[in-house]
Amino acid sequence: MAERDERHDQPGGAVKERVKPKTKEPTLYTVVLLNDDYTPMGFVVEVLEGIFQKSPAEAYRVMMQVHLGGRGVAGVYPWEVAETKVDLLLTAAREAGHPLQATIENA
Ligand code: TYC
Repeated sequence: MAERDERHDQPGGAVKERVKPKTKEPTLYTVVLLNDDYTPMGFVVEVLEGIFQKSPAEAYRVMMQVHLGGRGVAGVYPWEVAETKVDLLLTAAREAGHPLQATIENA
């Protein structure tokens, strides 16, 4: 609702009411890790720790969730952060010769 206690009076007596909040939340995207039969579990845990800042225990938990369930959430970020992290992941996997894949989905 309009904030009557703030000074929104315009020249000429019109009152400008703020309809939207002043700050905009960034749209968030989910980085989803996909399972495959070849990427070593230890490599996935390393990626989750090194790129997605997971603790060792959380990295292991997410890795096992992907291994057993086919997919799991690596993290939720604004678009450019999600894109950069997936780029880093794909580059590291390619360099190590692993087929690890991830997708970006609307959060
Ligand atoms: N399924 C793989 C294995 O048995 C491990 C793995 C887990 C691969 C998570 C990818 O995103 C992944 N070595």
